[in-house]
Amino acid sequence: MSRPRHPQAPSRPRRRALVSAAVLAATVLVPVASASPALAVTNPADSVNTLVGTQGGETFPGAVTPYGMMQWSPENTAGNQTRTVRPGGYGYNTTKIRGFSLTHMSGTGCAGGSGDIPFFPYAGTVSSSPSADRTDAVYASTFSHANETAKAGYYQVKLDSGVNTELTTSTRTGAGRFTYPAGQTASMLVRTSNSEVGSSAAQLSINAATRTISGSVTSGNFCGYINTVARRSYYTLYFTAVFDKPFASTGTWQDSTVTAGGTSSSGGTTYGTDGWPVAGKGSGGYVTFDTSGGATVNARVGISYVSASNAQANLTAENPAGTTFDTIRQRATDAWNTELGRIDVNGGTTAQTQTFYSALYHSLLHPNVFNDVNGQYMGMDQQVHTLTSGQKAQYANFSGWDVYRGQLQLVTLLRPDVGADIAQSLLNQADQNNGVWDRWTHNQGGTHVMTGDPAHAALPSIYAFGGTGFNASAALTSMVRAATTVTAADLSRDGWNVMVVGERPSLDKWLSLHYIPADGNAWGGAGETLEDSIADFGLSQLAQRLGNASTAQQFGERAQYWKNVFNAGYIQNRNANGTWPSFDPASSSGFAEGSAAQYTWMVPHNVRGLFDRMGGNATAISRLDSFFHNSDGTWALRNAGGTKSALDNEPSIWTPWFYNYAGRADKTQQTVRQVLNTLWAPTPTGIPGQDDLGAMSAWYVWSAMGLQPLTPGRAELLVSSPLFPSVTIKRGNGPTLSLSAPGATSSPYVQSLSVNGAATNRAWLPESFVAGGGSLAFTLSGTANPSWGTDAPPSFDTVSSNVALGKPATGSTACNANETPPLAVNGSVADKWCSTAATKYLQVDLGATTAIGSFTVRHAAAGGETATWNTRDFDIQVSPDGTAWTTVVQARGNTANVSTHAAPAGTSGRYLRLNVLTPQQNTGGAARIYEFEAYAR
Ligand SMILES: [Ca+2]
Ligand SMILES: [Ca+2]
Repeated sequence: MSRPRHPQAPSRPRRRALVSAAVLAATVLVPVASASPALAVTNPADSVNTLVGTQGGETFPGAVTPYGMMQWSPENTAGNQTRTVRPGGYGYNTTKIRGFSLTHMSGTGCAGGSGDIPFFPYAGTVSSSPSADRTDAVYASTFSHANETAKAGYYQVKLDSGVNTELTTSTRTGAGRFTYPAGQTASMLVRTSNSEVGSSAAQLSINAATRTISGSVTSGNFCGYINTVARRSYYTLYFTAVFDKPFASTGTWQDSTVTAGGTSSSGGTTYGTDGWPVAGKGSGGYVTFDTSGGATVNARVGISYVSASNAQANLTAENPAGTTFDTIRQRATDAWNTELGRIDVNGGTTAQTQTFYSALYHSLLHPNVFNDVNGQYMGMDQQVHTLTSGQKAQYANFSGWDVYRGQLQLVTLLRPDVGADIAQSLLNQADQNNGVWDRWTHNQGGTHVMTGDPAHAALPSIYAFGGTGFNASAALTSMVRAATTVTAADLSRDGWNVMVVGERPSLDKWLSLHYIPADGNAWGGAGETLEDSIADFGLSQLAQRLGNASTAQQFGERAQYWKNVFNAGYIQNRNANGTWPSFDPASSSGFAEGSAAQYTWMVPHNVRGLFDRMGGNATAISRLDSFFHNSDGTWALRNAGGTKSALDNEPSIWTPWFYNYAGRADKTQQTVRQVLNTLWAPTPTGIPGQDDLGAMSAWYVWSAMGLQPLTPGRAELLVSSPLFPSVTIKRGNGPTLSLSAPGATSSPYVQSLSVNGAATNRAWLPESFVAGGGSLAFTLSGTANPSWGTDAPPSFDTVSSNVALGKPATGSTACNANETPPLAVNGSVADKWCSTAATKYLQVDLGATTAIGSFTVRHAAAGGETATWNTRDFDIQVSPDGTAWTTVVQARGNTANVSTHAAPAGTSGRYLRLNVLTPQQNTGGAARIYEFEAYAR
């Protein structure tokens, strides 16, 4: 059975009193409330700059609504028609545009994806094939950022060709307003085949009578240049575009051939022999407009992944004839203000406010509404499905490895209904995919990209955050089957290493060896072991919440398999025969996109167990310090080598919060603030690393609020300090979470915190805070206060309960009044029992005869003191009556900070006794026991 391991510790009066007195003094002496003007953000959409992250974050600047199906945004070119300049279609440093395509993903890696159906307004006459324009020398235009506007729901650029383009969207439609220069032919190219990574088919038809261009493209090929398993199409996007000006002429092209007057064309780029679209191949069509009535042309465009008729129906429903561009734009702005306005931050600087709302904006772009207005959507079986009752939308585009770490929790915090529909959507996808939960889904295709089984962590997190309105029991059944049934794909190396085809690569080894070996089918055995441990922890939590105790137990145990790849202080790759390959903590061998040193921390569900294996809190703190800093003391937060942190990528993003587990919450406050202030900005380079469909931006949003979800499947929040003096979160289902933190912009350090009016020393919040809301009142300072926040967040282990916890304890004479025997069984390493008596012993009364399986002793260094004071020699005894004792453990020469001792079979007793024989490593005479734990068999 999994259980939270956190200090119960109700009784630490002396320490608590000292902290309270210090805080009281600080509060009286430093009136900070008036330091920051509280500027209410009434139109948060105004604070969004959609150019943020467009140089390196791989975001796109174009128009989209929250979770919208359409993302109408520029396609830059650097002179090669077969390569998008950056995965989002746009790179801030590349100021030439070859089209405005209807779909995009924000922050992907590889060579992008989607970018379907580029429209290019061209000032001139089409006389050669656009597909033959291999260097984009003719049908493209430069532009200046001075002539560009990038707002939430609106994008505008005046190209150097003289054409001004404005774009806005509803969920499934777009409105374009194109103003052509006088004296030039007003042409519109529709480059049907030119999805970012090409197409296998495309077709287009022009109907001058209805001023309509419609068609479709069949694409996929996400990361197809890396591996042949991805070199395939798996979706078709249909579009219909209706213009408000008559067509003066029409034409089409395929490959190098232009057909003036043509009204239909077909032909994809193909993916060539190497997964790249082929230069010179492809098709499209064009029209010229009769601009005698004015140089401005309006377009209304509907899309669908199901059918041409659904694209038309979406257009009719959301953007019917007569709807003005400005109406659609206003609705898009309103939609953003509604969703962004669920979090109100006040009192920050303009730059902080812009960074925050731009990050929140980027957090709410994906997954995307995928069903049409009539409820139909394409399943992963390539069949048309219809929403069932209770599901308001089907969502697509699940960047699993990224978004399970916090983005889906943020979405669900704000919109439990959306979170639940995302969970149901993932279940539907799995049901339509032979029960396989693909780790990275693009539209209705599974791409398998990255590692682990992230849906198994994501759905339990959504449920924990209140997104319960999906068929959770069916999801659990399906996920358990996937996690216990070895498939042919699990036994395959196809796609290795970036896109291994199996949902659980080498699941057979997981079931037999209890880790994924170095020579298994996963991208990296050690990293996969961590990912699978996390996924199985998620399943154990969902099972627990659904009342399935045996499944909770089964997966709770599997969640601890990470221990099998912990060796000599690190998570390490391990051979199938149990031996360890040569090891370098800076190497990424065994890991995806990270080193052993970076991945070693990635045990979010049992940080306590990890720290214990490292040697206790003091060791963990020291290692974290060196992880985040260079040897000269400067920060090492990215690009600092494999032994240092990489806060620009997912494996490291939780780590600044880990100090909270070691009793040094002030160092979390310091490190998180440093990352917020130095790696993030409201600029094109202001997102560190690819934004990964909002995963990185969601980290920023959480961290700027001073909160962070960590353990998948759980809804406790870790606490740092907010960046803003005032934060209000209004959940879509009612509760409000409010944070008051006067002086926050310049004072990151928590001196005290009250939760709903009651002081707390916890550096975390219980699940009830997310569920029911509440208020946090921070007292902050510019000076670190290491004594606040020493109550660690929960960790989860499979060991049975510590039966000694909180039981009556006696012992030899204590060193002083605040180092008494009960402090060795109070669950906290913030205090200890100390004795210098000639015969040193600690005795616990369990209250009833109890079968014992193991003991854990937390020594001096586990509590932050020198390891020289760790207990060297000791015995552990049990007794039925407190008189007749049986010695069950004889520990000699111990040096560990935390020592664990299996009890012999049959060990049981009501009384436990720890006899300290040699209390220290040196000749010192004081026994120091921070915790004495006994685990039931
Ligand atoms: Ca990343
Ligand atoms: Ca203690």
